[in-house]
Amino acid sequence: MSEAIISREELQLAARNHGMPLEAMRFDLTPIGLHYLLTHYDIPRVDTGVWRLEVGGHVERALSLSLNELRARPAAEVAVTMECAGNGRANVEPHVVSQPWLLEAVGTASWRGTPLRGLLEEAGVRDGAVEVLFTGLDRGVEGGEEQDYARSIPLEEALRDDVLLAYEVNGVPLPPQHGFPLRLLVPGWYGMTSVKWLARIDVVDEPFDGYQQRHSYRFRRDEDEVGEPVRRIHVRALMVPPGIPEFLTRARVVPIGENVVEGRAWSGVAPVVGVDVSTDGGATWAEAELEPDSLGRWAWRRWSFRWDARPGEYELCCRARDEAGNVQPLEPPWNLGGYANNAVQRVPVTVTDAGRRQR
Ligand SMILES: Nc1nc2c(c(=O)[nH]1)N[C@H]1C(S)=C(S)[C@@H](COP(=O)(O)O)O[C@H]1N2
Ligand SMILES: [Mo]
Repeated sequence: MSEAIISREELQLAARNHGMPLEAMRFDLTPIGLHYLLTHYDIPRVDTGVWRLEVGGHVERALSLSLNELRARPAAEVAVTMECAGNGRANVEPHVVSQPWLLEAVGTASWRGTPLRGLLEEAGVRDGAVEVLFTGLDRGVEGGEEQDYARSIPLEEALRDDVLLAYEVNGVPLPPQHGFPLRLLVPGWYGMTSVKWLARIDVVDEPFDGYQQRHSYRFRRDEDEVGEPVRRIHVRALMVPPGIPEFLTRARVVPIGENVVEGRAWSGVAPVVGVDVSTDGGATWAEAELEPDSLGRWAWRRWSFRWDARPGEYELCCRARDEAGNVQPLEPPWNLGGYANNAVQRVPVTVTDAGRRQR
């Protein structure tokens, strides 16, 4: 059970970049302190007295805006399930050394800000523009390259109505760790796209080939391969681990009788159409009840499954399907970065008389 699978360096990353405890999926919106966190370098401290957002590059007129000016612009709010592309990385074989997420690099929050589109229209995107590049205030060294954290998205994605420059989350100003004073939010894309601590936005007439675009976040099986870029969130369902945990091993004990197994499901590719549950490690499946998408297209949906548990040992699994015909794989997909491992979650449980008094 207790194999040494991660290094001290990975522990150092894991202690900085915490996950969302899976029981927090009981909340529609993740209380912000429980939302997962991923920061490549250091969290900057920003003085909004001097901070400005610069918009430039391949535009008719460059803009420079204070936080108050951004807040005075048209506002929109969207509930977004954000997931790190590395979620599930610790479950791939052979091991990939990086932030060692198990399954908890996900959260859903309601982000409020001004639509990016309006700002780009005001700046006037010039003919020949292909992408929009977002640069954060955080700087570090990665793969031997010193860099600002920076990523781009195609122009047509940048012009979507639901892409926001967010200054609030769940009704409060962004906390420092989530990108204060302003971050990008690209619903449906893996988390690395949503650049925090925005300093600049540049419209570019050539695809950006910075480190986070060219080297990181590509599906590659070896270093020489160019690979496809990591983009939209692959379909996934996760369950709230049922019953009660053993402190050290987290092994679950579930009471005999009627249990409700519940969880959430999402996909950035296409809407989720169904969730199946297995109690025998994936040998047989039964359909769970999927609730309507009351939080909107970009947020997870709740599902539940009634289980009349008899004494014994079980392996509970859940598996989501999306409208584009994608289904979660039973075995983890492998690539150099350990990205987008959406293999089905497996939760061993013991059904006994214990654990009855759970509320
Ligand atoms: N400036 C900046 N933006 C960033 C990052 C970063 O390190 N620096 N990390 C990215 C990654 S990999 C993820 S998964 C999300 C995490 O957002 P959160 O910490 O608000 O959950 O932010 C993205 N935006
Ligand atoms: Mo991430």
